[in-house]
Amino acid sequence: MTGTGLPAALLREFGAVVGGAHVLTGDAAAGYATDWTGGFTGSAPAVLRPRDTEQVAALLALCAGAGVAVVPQGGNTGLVGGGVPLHSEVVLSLARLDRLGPVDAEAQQVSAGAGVSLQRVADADPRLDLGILIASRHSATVGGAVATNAGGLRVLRYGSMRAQLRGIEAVLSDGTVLSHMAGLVKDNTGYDYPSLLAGSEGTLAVITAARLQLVPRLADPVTVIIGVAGPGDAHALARRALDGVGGLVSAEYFTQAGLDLLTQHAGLVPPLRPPTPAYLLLEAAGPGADEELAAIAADRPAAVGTGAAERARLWAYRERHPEAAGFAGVPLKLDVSVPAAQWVRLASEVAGVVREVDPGALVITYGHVADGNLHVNVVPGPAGAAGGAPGGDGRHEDAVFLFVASLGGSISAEHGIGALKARWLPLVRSEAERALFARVRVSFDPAGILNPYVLPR
Ligand code: 2HG
Ligand code: ZN
Repeated sequence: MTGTGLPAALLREFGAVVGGAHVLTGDAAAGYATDWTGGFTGSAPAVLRPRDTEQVAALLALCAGAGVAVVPQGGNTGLVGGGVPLHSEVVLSLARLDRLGPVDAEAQQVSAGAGVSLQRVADADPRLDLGILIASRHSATVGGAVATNAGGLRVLRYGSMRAQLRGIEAVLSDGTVLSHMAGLVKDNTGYDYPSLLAGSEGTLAVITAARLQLVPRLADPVTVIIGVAGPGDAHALARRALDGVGGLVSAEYFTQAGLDLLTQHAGLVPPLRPPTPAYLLLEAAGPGADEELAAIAADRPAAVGTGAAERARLWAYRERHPEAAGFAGVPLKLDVSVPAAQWVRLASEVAGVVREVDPGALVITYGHVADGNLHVNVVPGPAGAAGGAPGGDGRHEDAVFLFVASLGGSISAEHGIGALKARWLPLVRSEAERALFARVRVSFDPAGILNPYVLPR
C-alpha cells in the first residue's frame, strides 16, 4: 500500500501505461476532487490522464482487475457531483483526448475526442455550429456533454446532446473498445447504444470520442430582452414566440432577484430601466426575425441586440445567472422540469415552497421556459445551513422535488442525477424502471467500478 491507499504495484502499472507524469497524487490531484460550485469535494487517491483510447482501455482493465472504482471526468463543469471522487474513487481525466477531426462538409459532421471543448467543436467550421450552447462551453467537453446529455440555450431548436450524436467510441470497464463512428443518418442495425450512453453519467462505459452532427451557423441572429410582469407573462410570450417566430432558437427566463445580484457583484448595468419583475430573452434568426420579435414584445419594455458585441452584452444577463447565487453563498443547484401547462405554477410557487422549510433561504430561479425547465438555485439561510449538498439534511431537495413530482415533472431536466439526486430517484422512476437500469448497468459494467455511487446498481 501507498499513502494513496492504492497498492504501490497498481500505481506502477498505471505509470507504465500513461507515464508517471500522468499519474497525479497528493496536492496535484486536489483540483480534480472539487466541483465548479465548491459544493462537492472529495479526494482522489490518484488522477489518471490517458492520451488515447488504448490507454483508457489499459487503465480500465487494470482498475477492473483490482476492483478499484473510477469516476470519469471531462471539464469538471457538472452541477450534480457526478464527476468528482466523493467516495475516494480514482479519477480518469479524459482531458488529453483532445483530437478534433476534419469537418466532413458533405455530412456536416465532425469526430471529436472526449476532451475537446464544446467551443472548439462550435468553431470547427465558419459555416457550421454545434447545436448545443451552454455557458460553460469553453471548459465543458464532448465526453462530459454526451455522458450528461447536456441541454442548454438552444434545445427548443436543436434538441439536447443526444440529438447531435451520430456515433460513439467508448470503452467498457473490462477494457473492450466499442466503436460506431460512421455517422450514418439511417442505421437500423440493432440496439442504439450510443443513445443509451448519452445521459448514462459515466456508469456504463467511458466515452472516448463522439461523431457529432453540426448545424448551419445562424445568419444575423437578433436577441431581445423583454421586461415581463412575472412567470405567467413570460410563459405566454414564449408560447406566442414558438408559434409566431419561425427562426426562434432560444427562450430564456430570469428574474430581477438574480439580476440584482449580477448588477451588484458582476458589474453588469441593468438592461432595462425601470426594472421589471422578470425578463424573457428571445433569440431568432432568418428573414423577418427582427419584426417577428418586435411583434412579440409589442409595447413592453425591451432591449434589442443585433451585432455580435451587442448580443453578447444581452446574453451576459442570462448566461451569468449560474454565478449569481454564488455571490451570496455556496448554492444548491436544482434543475427541474414540468409539463408545459405546469411551468407557470412551478416558477411562481417554488421559492415559497423552499421558504416553508428554510425561511431565510435565498432562491434564484431562471431557465429554459420553452423546455418546461427551471433552474432553482438555493443558498440556505442561517437556520437552514444544514441543508445543501453534500451532507446536508436534504430539506430543500425534499421540498422542491416533492413539489415537482406532484406537478408530474422530473427532478433532473438536463444536469443528471449524479450524487446530488440519487436518493430522490424513486420519486420519478418506478421500481421496475430502476431494476431495469440496474440490469443494463451490470451487463455493461459487471465489475461494478464505473461511477458506483451514481444511479442505482
Ligand atoms: C444554465 O442554464 C445551466 O445556465 C446552469 O444549466 C444552471 O447553474 C445552474 O443551476
Ligand atoms: Zn440550463
